[in-house]
Amino acid sequence: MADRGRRIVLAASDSESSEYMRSAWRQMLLATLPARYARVMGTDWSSRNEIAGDGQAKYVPNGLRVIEALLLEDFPPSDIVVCYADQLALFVGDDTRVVGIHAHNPLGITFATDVYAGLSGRDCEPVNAAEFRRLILHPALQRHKHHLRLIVGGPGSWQIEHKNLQDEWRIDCLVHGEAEEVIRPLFRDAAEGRPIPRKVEGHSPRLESIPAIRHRSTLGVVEITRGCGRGCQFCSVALRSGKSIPLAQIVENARVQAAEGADAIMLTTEDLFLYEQGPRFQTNTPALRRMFEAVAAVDGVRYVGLTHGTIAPVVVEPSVVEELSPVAVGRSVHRHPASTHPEHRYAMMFVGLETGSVRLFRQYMKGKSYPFRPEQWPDVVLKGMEIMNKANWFPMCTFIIGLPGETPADTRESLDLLHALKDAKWCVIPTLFVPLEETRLEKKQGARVAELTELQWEFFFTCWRYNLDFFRRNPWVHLQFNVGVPLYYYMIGRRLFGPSMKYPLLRFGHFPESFLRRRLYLDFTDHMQPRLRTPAVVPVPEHTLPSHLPILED
Ligand code: B12
Ligand code: SF4
Repeated sequence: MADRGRRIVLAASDSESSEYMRSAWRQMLLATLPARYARVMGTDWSSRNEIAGDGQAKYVPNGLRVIEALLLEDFPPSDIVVCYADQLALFVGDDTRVVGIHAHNPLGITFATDVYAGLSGRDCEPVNAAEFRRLILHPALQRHKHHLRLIVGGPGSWQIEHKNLQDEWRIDCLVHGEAEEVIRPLFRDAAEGRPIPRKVEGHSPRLESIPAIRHRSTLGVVEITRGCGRGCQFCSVALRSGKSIPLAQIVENARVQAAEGADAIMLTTEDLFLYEQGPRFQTNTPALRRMFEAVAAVDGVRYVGLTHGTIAPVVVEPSVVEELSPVAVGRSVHRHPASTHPEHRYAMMFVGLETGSVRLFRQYMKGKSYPFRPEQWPDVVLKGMEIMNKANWFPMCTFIIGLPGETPADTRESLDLLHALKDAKWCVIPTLFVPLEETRLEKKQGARVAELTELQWEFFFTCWRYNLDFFRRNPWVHLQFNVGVPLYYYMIGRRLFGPSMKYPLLRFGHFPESFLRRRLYLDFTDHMQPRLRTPAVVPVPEHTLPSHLPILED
């Protein structure tokens, strides 16, 4: 096969396809860990994905499976293969006319990514970026480039344009946005040697244009909704119109994957509670429950996981958490001793908290708390966390440091919220603001790790201190951090980031609080109780949908 190759080759990088330990968390690390130290950090598993007998990939990111399904409408299966970088040489040959590459986070310049690689030095790129380069510059592509078109698409394709790499990487066409209604003519033209545009902008497709996938996606991703509508200004999917995938298609997507060996399904959405919602973001608990049970009942599915959810619906209707728990917790792959579930399982859902500052919240993301008012945001967060934790939902929450115009007073409000969550069962990921393309903040200045203030560093390392204490309870691991942290500071950190990171970093390394309390904003000794408390109830204001919120279509 190597000499002639296949007409259409679809590929994804190893690190974006990895299913290691069925862990979304571990895959996310690949977007952040510095490639240079990957081996030392033990992440070389990132390039060990499973391949089928014929060399094709067993699983690739869901977006690429959607492209494959669309192309199968126009081309026979024998024309199309899907593979990883190491198998490109098997499939790219004289007959190859199009290579389509998926880009989730190809340069590692989105939230929470370059900041961590950056901690090791400015020129240190994350694993994702190194793996993507290995794919896009693969010798097989270079050898056959004169007779094939290279098309790159996916949620991170903007990064390539942003860094001006389209020509250097010899990419004929970059596809941005949702591709359902643009991809078929593009690939037909490319396969038949007709000219194709340098750039294509997709748009929100009609529901019926989203195809059922034909093969297995990484981590068993099954889309249940698309789009959002809450309108956060920093978010690249805020403008995608909202729709729920029909239940029959959801179940079929799970079935196809289970038939190919996936025992875990990840119900994928911007917000779980948008599924089949009523007017004004009303949660549809019976529909959610039906869908959870239908997916859990698919033959071969042992685990069911979640992606994103907003916290406000949990506070409006706490029973939704209880109702979904038999599947969300009982069929979760995650375990933690703090869970009261008989097998210590817990449901993990990504929740964007983003800020504790009411001012920034009101300015950039007020739709996120609807139907609550922006000034209720800290209460919504605290109450929502209490409700979730009681039901053994331990969310993975993100905060954004350095939103445009953030002042020390804003950072202090975020720290107050963080302090009030000190006993929560959760994981908290501090990210740095990145002006993503196709968002309302795209023209704003991104936050830079080298310019973080001492308060921002305190926020950053307090998050990681919480995570370390909650997820790594082994005293031996703590000892390693306690010794490693001062070493890191004096050998690398001080030189790269100056003294503002010193005391916050020492908190991460469990330096005595009696010493740190005079130097940092938060005082972890008994001298200071959190300024915020979880309220008994958070009243839902009686107001209608504000005019600033785009109303969901479909
Ligand atoms: C599931 C998911 C994950 C999973 C699985 C990822 C995987 N590699 O399989 C997990 C949780 C592990 C994950 C991790 C990360 N993710 Co993610 N993830 C998603 C999520 C929720 C769904 C993806 C999906 O299946 N969507 C449905 C499909 C159909 O949409 P799509 O992938 O965009 O594909 C369409 C187009 O992009 C295009 N397309 C896709 N592939 C191709 C290929 C070609 C050739 C062409 C022409 C077109 C094309 O056509 C498709 C149909 O319209 C999205 C949000 C979202 N709803 O899209 C975020 C999202 C894609 N992730 C995002 C990010 C930032 C990350 C991380 C970097 C997070 C982090 N900070 O650690 C990591 C990176 C991990 C890695 N190694 O790559 C961002 C991307 C931001 C950006 N624009 O740069 C998104 C948009 C979330 C967000 N709102 O910020 N992610
Ligand atoms: S709630 Fe905000 S951040 Fe989350 S998907 Fe919707 S618009 Fe984006």
